[in-house]
Amino acid sequence: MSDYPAVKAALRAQHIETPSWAFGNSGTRFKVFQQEGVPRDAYEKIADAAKVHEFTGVAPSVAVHIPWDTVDDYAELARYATERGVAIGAVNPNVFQDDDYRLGSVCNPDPVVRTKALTHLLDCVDIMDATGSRDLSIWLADGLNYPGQDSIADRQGRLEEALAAVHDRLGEHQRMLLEYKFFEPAFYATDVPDWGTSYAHCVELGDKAEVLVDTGHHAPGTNIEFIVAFLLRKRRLGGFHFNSRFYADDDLMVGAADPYQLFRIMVEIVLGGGLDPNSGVAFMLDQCHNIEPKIPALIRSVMNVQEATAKALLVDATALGKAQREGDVLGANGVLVDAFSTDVRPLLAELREEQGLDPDPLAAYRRSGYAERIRNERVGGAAAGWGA
Ligand code: PSV
Ligand code: MN
Ligand code: MN
Repeated sequence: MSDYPAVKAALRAQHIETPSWAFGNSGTRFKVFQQEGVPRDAYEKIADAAKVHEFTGVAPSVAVHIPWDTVDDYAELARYATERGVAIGAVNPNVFQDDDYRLGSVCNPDPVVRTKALTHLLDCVDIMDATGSRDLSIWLADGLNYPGQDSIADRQGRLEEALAAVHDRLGEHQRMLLEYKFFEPAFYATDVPDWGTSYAHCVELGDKAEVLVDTGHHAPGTNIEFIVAFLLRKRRLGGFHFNSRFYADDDLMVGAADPYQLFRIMVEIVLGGGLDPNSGVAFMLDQCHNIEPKIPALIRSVMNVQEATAKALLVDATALGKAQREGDVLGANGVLVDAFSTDVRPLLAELREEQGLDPDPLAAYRRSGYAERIRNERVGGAAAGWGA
């Protein structure tokens, strides 16, 4: 049977990174609903991220998005984060919001635009130097809306060139994570549409390039856990952008739509050694909360990732291996179903108490009065940037 102290130790060691943009106002192309008390700048987003960590104990870093989180002094921002018990996590460049990027960024047919995009990517590495961040998290909105609009092959060449320049610029302990997405904002072809494209570029680039899996970026029905198992085995799984979706890139709270899928992903992570901090798998959230309060939604997501991880850790690997070797189809599947069906909430409550935390992070947050405080203190909160 599973070893509870080992399960708890693994859960304590897991770090789940929150995204700064999830704390700001966001919405769809139809409406951005304004909420009271949302952060007005990067500092306030970090203060909110620190609250998520304070109540969950497993969210000690926050990803930033540039220029949404532009500040004068990034080293000072990092110090501010440290003082609040969190660190700056991945730096996300933004090469999709300027008019110049109508036909793409680093794949744009215009060399002037390509240079502008590359310069921004390199500037983001400077920000990593200043903040001590390890990961440059690259998502490109590049793609085509119409067949014939541009050469698919030439665009791959331009992409290679830019990514190589970024790879060259990275320091010894820095990485670039290449995120893929099969659609949106381009609807005919995307320049990094899938994990295979990302993987092929990463292998060619070198050791500092790894694939980032955003769970909302696949066609419906895609077996994401296969992708995870494959990349982990090849040591190219840089991390996740967790969120959940019913239809497209919905960016809903992770685990809300399909907790069984999240569990299956975490099973591959556990079995493939991806929970080992040395594996380098970054568990990041990428969500936009349109109608729900931001901080509680992030606490809920962190708890959902923890629950899926705890269930995955309860999989009886010995029994599973035996059933697999014996060709016992139902037995093997039953091992997974048993783990998924286990109520891990008491185990997690116990773990939190052992860590000096409230066993119910959401209730503790509600009682803390922080929501009322920021509602009174902050007037005119900023948009997340996305969907604003
Ligand atoms: C694109 O859909 C994406 O997943 C990228 O990670 C962006 O940086 C993020 O969303 C912005 O919300
Ligand atoms: Mn993402
Ligand atoms: Mn996305």
